[in-house]
Amino acid sequence: MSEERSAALSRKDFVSDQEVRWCPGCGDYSILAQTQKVLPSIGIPREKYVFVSGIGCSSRFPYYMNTYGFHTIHGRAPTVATGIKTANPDLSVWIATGDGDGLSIGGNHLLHTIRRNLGVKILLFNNRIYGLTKGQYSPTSGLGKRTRSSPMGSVDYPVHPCCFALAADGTFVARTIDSDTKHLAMVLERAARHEGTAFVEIYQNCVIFNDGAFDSVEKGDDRAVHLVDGEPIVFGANREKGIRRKDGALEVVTLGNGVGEEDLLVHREDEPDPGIAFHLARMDAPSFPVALGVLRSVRRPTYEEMVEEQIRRAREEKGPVDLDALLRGGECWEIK
Ligand SMILES: Cc1ncc(C[n+]2csc(CCOP(=O)(O)OP(=O)(O)O)c2C)c(N)n1
Ligand code: SF4
Repeated sequence: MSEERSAALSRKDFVSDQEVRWCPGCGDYSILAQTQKVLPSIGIPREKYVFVSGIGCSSRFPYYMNTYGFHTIHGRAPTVATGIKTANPDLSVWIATGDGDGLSIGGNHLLHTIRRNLGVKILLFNNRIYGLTKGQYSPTSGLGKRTRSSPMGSVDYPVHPCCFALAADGTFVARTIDSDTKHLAMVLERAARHEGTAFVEIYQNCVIFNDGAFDSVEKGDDRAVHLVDGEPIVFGANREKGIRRKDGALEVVTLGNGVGEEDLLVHREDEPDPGIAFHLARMDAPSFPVALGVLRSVRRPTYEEMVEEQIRRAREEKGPVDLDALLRGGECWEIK
């Protein structure tokens, strides 16, 4: 990442002159506003940012950021972002994608970006529906979900985006929600500062086709737990409940009657094995609260660092290359 620091920027510097065309009340507004608010604090010049997207409502994001950007084809933002970041490692490259764009048509591309630890930030707007195409079920829609394309209820088991990212050994995996702007800003800032792939799942309300999908997380003190690095996992209106490890799995316990905070699982973002983070990412109602926050953050050499190192070594070992000789040399076949 470039060490070049920008003259003080403000939120307004990241706001483009494009008319924002999302439905009134869409959760995308909050994600946009928090991104524009957080970036000035990172200290990277505006011209070093590139926002890349695929197709979907969320993929309109690059138009609204006053930075460089690409609106690419469905599911292929990771592909274009890989080229940009590999050729220009000093750029801060961000991918804005939806649950359909990123995990359905683009699932394969997303997987390889994460496992390579390419230094990009992936914002996955999860509204558990296809918004742009008017409400068909998506890979994150729950089993039994009734939509325009599943009128009798979906018979697909959903994918959990954070579990997907952890299974690919993601070095930074976090979950946040559009309605909690403070939490969203905190997670975005952490992602912005991460070296390597930063994967952020954002619960995003689609007011038109899946309104209230995350009401259960927002309403009720025992529906979500905010993970804090180095602290025991406690939740509930009066912090009366916690998460404990039992027989290789997790369980919810009520504090008191011989159970204290010392018995609870202490959250460690830098745990080398992603196993516990995976268990936390899977927690869901009704048995568990949903985990919000940074599930995992570890440092590993990035794809572009290793590519650069390999190029440096090749130059050192083989000396300067005559491109013309390379192109004209070797075996040739003449097609007649
Ligand atoms: C190759 C291709 N297949 C299908 C489509 C139709 N299509 C457009 S957006 C979309 C899904 C968008 O859903 P999601 O990624 O969840 O984004 P949202 O609109 O909800 O933000 C689909 C299937 C397309 N544009 N191109
Ligand atoms: S259809 Fe849903 S996701 Fe798309 S802009 Fe409208 S509210 Fe937002």
